[in-house]
Amino acid sequence: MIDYKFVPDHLTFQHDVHYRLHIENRGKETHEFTAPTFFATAKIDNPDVLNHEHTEIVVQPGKSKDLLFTPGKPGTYDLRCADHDWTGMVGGITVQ
Ligand SMILES: [Cu+2]
Repeated sequence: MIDYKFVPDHLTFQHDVHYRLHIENRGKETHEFTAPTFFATAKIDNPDVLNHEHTEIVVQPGKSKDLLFTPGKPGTYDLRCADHDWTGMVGGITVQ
């Protein structure tokens, strides 16, 4: 994540395959990896990395977090930064 984009802005995963997603914030502002429906349909091994509501992963500037997960249901899912979607900081996730 940078100010104010996801790079890449689209992620594709295979269902029932285990992944480690490494999310870095290389911007100067705090960014969120906000994808509530995606999180709800995935099996997440380290839910502590999510916020309390399980809607997003908050990453402070210069920091990174890893999500260990197995995508469940194939489909397309919304991805946005809850703070900066109004500036176009949006993307998408595809599970095949
Ligand atoms: Cu942001």
